[in-house]
Amino acid sequence: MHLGRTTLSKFLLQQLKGIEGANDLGALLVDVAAAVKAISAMTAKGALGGYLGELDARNVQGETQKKLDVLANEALIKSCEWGGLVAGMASEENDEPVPIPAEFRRGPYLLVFDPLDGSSNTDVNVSVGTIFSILSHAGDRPPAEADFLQPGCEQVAAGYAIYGPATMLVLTVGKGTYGFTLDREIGNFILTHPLMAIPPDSSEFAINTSNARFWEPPVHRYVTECQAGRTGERGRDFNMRWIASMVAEVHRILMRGGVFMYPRDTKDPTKPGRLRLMYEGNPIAMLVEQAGGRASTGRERLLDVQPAALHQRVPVILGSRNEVDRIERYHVEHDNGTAHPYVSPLFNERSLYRPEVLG
Ligand code: AFP
Repeated sequence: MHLGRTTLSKFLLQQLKGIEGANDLGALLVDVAAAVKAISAMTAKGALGGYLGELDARNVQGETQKKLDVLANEALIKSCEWGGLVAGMASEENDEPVPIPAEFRRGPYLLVFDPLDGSSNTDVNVSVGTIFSILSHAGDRPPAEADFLQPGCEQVAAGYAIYGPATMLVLTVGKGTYGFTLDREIGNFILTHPLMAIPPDSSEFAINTSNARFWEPPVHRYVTECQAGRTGERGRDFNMRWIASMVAEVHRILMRGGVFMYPRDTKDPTKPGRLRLMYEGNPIAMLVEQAGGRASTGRERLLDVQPAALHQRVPVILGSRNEVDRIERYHVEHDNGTAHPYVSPLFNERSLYRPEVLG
């Protein structure tokens, strides 16, 4: 594949050769890419297009909707509903699955997506993204919610778009993770990052440390060791990032390694994490694993989680595999009581964190 010359369509023809249903899957990915181009154009215009600001509506998550949330959602639905490739769709912005209108033929795939991830960043001009997951749907009846509840290891394809200085589309069909850059002048995605690979080790972590008092002890242990740097257990200094756009964090990790954590915490005991399994955790986990990284809940492989509800949340720890392995080991040691008691240099006596109590 010739870097800088291979278009998305040419790549898909080559990559999907021999895969059952290749033409339909390739055509669906092209339809998703068309929606991404439309969303990219809107995010690039920002205030000039009247696309910023909030609506006085809330989504199924109870979050206020940004104008771009709704516009991106509509772009994906309108681009993918008519091609006879999709049996149904599910979106972060819709309570129920989105049916295919009666005038269109249904197809063999389910498309699940977060149309605009990181949307709290749109008005402050920070990178945001679109995340999508493609599952199979057998039979010609309209899918019920239960048909969507497949573990992430069943995904046929997954990807994200990142609307940054450049708009990129990063996707996998199960044969590696590939990055395409949008050439706005010709309106084509061009292959620029073949076979993206996450370094197994890293000295960079991403977590919202304002939640530290709510973390479980193994997460505290890992972050405290990173913060202790060369003076502590790890013997080297670490760097921290937090963009509050998962797609931007993940793209950095795909490019140079690192670990991203939005772990289970006690902030809201009804929620086992902030991120949603079906259209954030699973597609990103597939991309990360296809790039040689790992994705975990802290206690199990993320792609093995059996979904119980369309909008369920999941703890997410992903990135450089040796760091994710370490964090998982800390969870195992904590859960089986073998975590060594240690006094954190960063939590003085008055802190809420009592290692001797929390273990
Ligand atoms: P929004 O789409 O509501 O901005 O949430 C983005 C996100 O789901 C994920 O992309 C970020 O990593 C995470 O939330 C940021 O969460 P905090 O705002 O709690 O840091």
